[in-house]
Amino acid sequence: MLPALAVPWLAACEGPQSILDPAGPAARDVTLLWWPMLIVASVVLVGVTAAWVVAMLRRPRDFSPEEAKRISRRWVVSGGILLPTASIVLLLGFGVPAGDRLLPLRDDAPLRIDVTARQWQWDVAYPGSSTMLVDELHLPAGRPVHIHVTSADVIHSFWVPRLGPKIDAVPGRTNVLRLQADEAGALRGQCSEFCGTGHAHMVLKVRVHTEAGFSAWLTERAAAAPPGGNDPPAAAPRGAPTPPPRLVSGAAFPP
Ligand SMILES: [Cu+2]
Repeated sequence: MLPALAVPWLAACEGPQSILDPAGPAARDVTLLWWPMLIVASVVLVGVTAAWVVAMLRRPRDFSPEEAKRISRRWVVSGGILLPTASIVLLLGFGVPAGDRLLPLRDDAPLRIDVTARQWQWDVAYPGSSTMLVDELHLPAGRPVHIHVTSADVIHSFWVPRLGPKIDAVPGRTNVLRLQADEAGALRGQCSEFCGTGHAHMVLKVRVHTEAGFSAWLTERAAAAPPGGNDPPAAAPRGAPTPPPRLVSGAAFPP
């Protein structure tokens, strides 16, 4: 029975947007943090459940007031001070270096890509190039990329799970996320902040190229773009009838 129930659960752990299959250093950091958290949380769950079962089953005992005070103080010190302190120190020990590796690089000037979220699409622009895309993100492999994320309307959240953590797309503000992909291939991103009726279909097809392949792609795109750039379609004005959500297939584009 349990294995049968586990099949759909485990099936969700793979695919083009699985956090358990990292495709870059930032995602690997997240996964390395996630596994110890899952293990510790599972141990805590089992421990608390076992303590509860024992407490329910055992016969009540009488304690002297001094003894009761000593026992409750022991629980407060161990469970209320020592355990949370140790957990927080451990989490910070893993989390702070991982978070630092996601911050934009100050001394270097990696490739910048501007991503603007809007109901319900991703506009992707490459500063210095006339290339602009909708719902598609092209990256070079093997080097850090700064993704500048903002929103044209409501709060969205940019997330390519196999590359790294999510970051909010907030109107009037630009958040920067440093990502890097290990190798060329197809990945998938998804808006991860509920943003309206088309939210579930706000998918981002991610294509990682080799360094040479990316330069060739960018040159080819720039040459093909009309003068002034190929502006992405503007969002419908507020109050206009809502178009049906576009169904965008996952990462199914040609290699
Ligand atoms: Cu959304």
